[in-house]
Amino acid sequence: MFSERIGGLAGDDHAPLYKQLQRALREAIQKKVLGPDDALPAERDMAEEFNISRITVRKALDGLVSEGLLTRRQGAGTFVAARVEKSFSKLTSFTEDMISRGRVPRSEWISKAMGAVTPEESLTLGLSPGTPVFRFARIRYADGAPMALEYSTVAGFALPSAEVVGVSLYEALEATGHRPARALQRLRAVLFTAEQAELLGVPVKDAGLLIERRSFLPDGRAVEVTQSYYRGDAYDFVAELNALS
Ligand code: 16G
Repeated sequence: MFSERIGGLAGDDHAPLYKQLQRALREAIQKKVLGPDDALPAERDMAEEFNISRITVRKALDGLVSEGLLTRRQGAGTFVAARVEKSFSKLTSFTEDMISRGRVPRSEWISKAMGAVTPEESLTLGLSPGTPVFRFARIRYADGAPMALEYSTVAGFALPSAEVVGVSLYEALEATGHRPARALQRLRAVLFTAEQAELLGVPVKDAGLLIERRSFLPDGRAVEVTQSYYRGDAYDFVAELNALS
């Protein structure tokens, strides 16, 4: 039975039932009880097994679909997402994205250094010329497979040194109270250059997505600008849109 496989609902807390079902599914994905492309039972069967209404099941699944953990296929049902489906509306880090999908994140450093802001960065980050910044270049892996190349520039005031950044940049920023609260992103299709292709282990001119994220602190100061080159065959970007009201 599916409910036995994923461990059933907590039952002992006061969270709404759809949240309890979401938590059970999330944990099953994180612990790899459910793997990529695994099909979920039909909504009506889940409702019966968990003894909750079909509307509650639908609400729980809708939420996980818009987070990118699950995916719906017309006429076939709901599945655990196989490609990384990344929500465009959540300000999460690569590390968090991978952990929530049951994958193990790792980074290989290309470079980690302190320097002075370039004229271009001084415009994007709103820093005066000559201000110190940190630059981080990394290959990002999930379960040992290369997923993205990331080039980040972080305002000097946000970190005590480049060395404090371990696996996660956002964790280091959080520790100093400078985790971004808001971001602007722009996305563009690219073909990987020979150098990029080699770092990612894909053929030259393979398709990729370049996402530039400029992120800000609650007080409005820009803290980070990152260019992420994601493998086009590994990612889907998902956004929830609401009609103008
Ligand atoms: C994501 C962000 C990137 C951020 C990084 C931090 C996108 C498009 N980019 O990859 O801007 O620097 O996460 O990840 O989502 P980390 O905390 O694991 O180092």
